[in-house]
Amino acid sequence: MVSARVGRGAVLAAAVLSLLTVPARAATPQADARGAAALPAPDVGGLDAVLRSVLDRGAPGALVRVDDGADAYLVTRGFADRSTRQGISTADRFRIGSVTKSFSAVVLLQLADEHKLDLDAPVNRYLPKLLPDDRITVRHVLSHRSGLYDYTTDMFARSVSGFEAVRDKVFGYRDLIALSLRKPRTNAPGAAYAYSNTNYVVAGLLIEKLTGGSVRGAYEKRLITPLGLRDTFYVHPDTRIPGRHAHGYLTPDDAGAALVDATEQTVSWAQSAGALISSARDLNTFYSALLRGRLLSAARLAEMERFTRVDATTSYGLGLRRRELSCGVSVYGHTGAVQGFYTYAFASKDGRRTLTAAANTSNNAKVLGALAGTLESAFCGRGTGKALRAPAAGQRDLRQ
Ligand code: HEL
Repeated sequence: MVSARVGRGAVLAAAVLSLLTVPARAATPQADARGAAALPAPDVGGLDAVLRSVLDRGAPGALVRVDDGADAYLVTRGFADRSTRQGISTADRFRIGSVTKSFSAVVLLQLADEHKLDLDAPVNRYLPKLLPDDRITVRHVLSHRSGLYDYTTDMFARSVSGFEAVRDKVFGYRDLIALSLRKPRTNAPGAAYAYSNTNYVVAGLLIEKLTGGSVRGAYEKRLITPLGLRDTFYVHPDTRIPGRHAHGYLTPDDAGAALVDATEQTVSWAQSAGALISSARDLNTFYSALLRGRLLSAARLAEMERFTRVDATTSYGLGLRRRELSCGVSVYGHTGAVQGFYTYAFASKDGRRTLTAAANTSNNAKVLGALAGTLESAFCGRGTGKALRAPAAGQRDLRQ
């Protein structure tokens, strides 16, 4: 169902949405800095088409919310709960997986703003003997350049049995780091980008050490309460999602096997790397505030936005991804994959336009790929080309 609200109060039905296409705009080098005011209007019909293709590829339900100044565009398709056949809603809460990493990074960057943390200091200065190499700095950890092996690679080698083995478990941060340290480091500190959940478990330990409290307390005091995020919760080790929420369905590795309802789990295997629950509205509020400079000093935000190239269209900063879209616009945010849920949460450079899209399945690359199409519809408008733009010369090597 398309329930697109355009402006405050006005509702457009799907039938009146124009699906006319226009030629793709030429990509410009300045597009990265283009503010939301200069972006074309979101393509609501395009968003709906993307969600339909997400369902065609196996997701029970999908939702998207685009906020643009005072306007909000809401589109949903399918079910929040396959057993009751309740329709999914943009008001539903869901697990956001690694979008949590942006929250953890912001907490640590706030601590840096408060002169309680030096990003270039070794992690072991704050947590003596935690890591086997004194050269691993806080910045290496937040930018996935520490070389710490990702223990989840082995944990979820088999998707359903791996998940069932940990869904009710409660790990300490040090248990998870010990799992990582059983394996050799993937690279020397700072030498390469290698995404690893272990980095953001270390981040959680740092938050606890530097604040003297829990990560839950830090998220609540520094982000959830000040931003009024009424749908955002860190309930670890509770297994339930509070209030109205979408169920999440894990896709088994065996083709044709029934989806597994993975909604309830401790997410203890991730914690500060991926255990937050949120909603589309709250994630849009969070990234808008972040990109508009309301959470960090300009200097710390600039550090968060120093990017390492990951692939042709993606770069990673400090707990922040940058994606280059086909129209030349770059967007900033994070993606999440946790059993049962995929999330994209991104904002324009000036934070004025934000998108959150979620599907309630995971372990399905076709769904993940299709859901990325919401970014194109939200930030590039109608009729944008599908071909990906080659990175501009100055953007090829952004490794620090
Ligand atoms: S993976 C990612 C995504 N991140 C990383 C983190 C997160 N999520 C995980 O590490 C979960 C891994 C298991 C997920 C599970 C599934 O799809 O439900 N997959 C399997 O079991 C595969 N055998 C880099 C994609 C991110 O976008 O940052 O979230």
